[in-house]
Amino acid sequence: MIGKRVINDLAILGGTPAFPEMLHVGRPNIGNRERFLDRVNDILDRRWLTNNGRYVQEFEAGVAALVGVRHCIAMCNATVALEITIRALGLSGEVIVPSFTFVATAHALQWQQITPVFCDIDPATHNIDPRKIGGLITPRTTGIMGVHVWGRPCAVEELAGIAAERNLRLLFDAAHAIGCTHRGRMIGGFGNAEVFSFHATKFMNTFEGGAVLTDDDDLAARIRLMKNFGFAGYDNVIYVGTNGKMSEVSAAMGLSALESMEDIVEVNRRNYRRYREELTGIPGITLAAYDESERCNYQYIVLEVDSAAGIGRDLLMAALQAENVLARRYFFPGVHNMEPYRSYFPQARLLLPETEKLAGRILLLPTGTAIGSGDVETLAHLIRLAVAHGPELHTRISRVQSDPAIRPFPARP
Ligand code: T4K
Repeated sequence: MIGKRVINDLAILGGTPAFPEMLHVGRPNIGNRERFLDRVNDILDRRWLTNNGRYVQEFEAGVAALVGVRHCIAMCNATVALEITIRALGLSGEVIVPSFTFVATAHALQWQQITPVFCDIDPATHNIDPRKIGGLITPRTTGIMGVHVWGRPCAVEELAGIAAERNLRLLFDAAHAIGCTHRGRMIGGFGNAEVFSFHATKFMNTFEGGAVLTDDDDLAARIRLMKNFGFAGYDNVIYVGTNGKMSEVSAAMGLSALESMEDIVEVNRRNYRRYREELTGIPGITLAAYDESERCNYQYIVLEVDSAAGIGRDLLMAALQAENVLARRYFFPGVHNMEPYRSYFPQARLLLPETEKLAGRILLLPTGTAIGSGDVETLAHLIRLAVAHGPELHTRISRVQSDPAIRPFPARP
């Protein structure tokens, strides 16, 4: 009986893990399997595997219609989509980005010798703070890249205002944000362009995949050329390019995901509400809220663990991992603390106090269609128990860690 567990039952202290199988953050959502397999058979029958096939075109049209933009260009992943868009927009010199993001946001710039200039976040939204951008603009600045972290929209209007006033390009890393709105408008349609990720761990997946969304016809045409080696027809290369194409099997997966999207949102929303109920009143634990008056994909369950919890975020994570819950610290320690940025900008942390604080407090919990009924209650109970006994756990854990007879934390798979 999970509700009857006492501190000595915690797996970190040698008890039996609450979950026999590992629960992951980012377990893929699988849409309609039959529809997907039918399409795979069709792909094999027609022997058209990639290079702008029928399913890629259908998928692009479906995503463009969902978002309400003229162009969707599907790609092999969001990182390459970002790289190509950055290049197609003519960005150079310096681009202002948050450090509280997945490392790909900054790498997509650095990969092409553009300097990511890290801007602090607004602790209320976890997104880039427009009030801090002005002080970072130099004569070398060519753009701003916002990230809609957790699918919660950036301060889009403020960013657009700064970009217009300072003559900068505005790009959004919308890797988390398909299916989410800002003031009733779908994310994907803001700035010069936006980029979605359809990685396996995302709300909607194409195994690996991404897409660029834009209403700019010229930009879209350049991006299409660039993602296909610059080919403008057989034997006719008119531009420098790379290979960013999405395959047919990925697009088939994406079409099934589009068809199942509302069902997946429903499951995520139910999990989110259940977590919210179950975690209410635990001191020092705050669940990041979604604005339910907007459309949200509820893809991430994000906890902030502050000092009132009496248990550090990392000890709570270790306690959950011992229970077979692979809770994650996205985006610890902040991109500015990763190489090569840490070496390039050793002082960056002084300019990023909110990023530093948040990166030390965040813990993500499993959600999505792989979570079984009752799992959220069990998880919340474990968190409540660990927090209630935080100081005691702290004291006992060093003994546990040095005792070889006691089950060690599971290694990262
Ligand atoms: N911008 C932002 C803001 C992003 O968050 C990302 C990606 C990007 C850009 C770049 O998009 P892509 O180029 O990837 O399209 C994961 C994802 O790999 C990454 O796509 C994602 N962000 C990031 C937030 O999370 P890791 O290093 O945490 O992945 P990993 O291998 O630890 O997997 C996470 C969990 O999911 C594991 O516990 C295992 C489970 N899992 C994973 C896969 C791949 C499964 O159960 N099945 C699977 O097939 O980065």
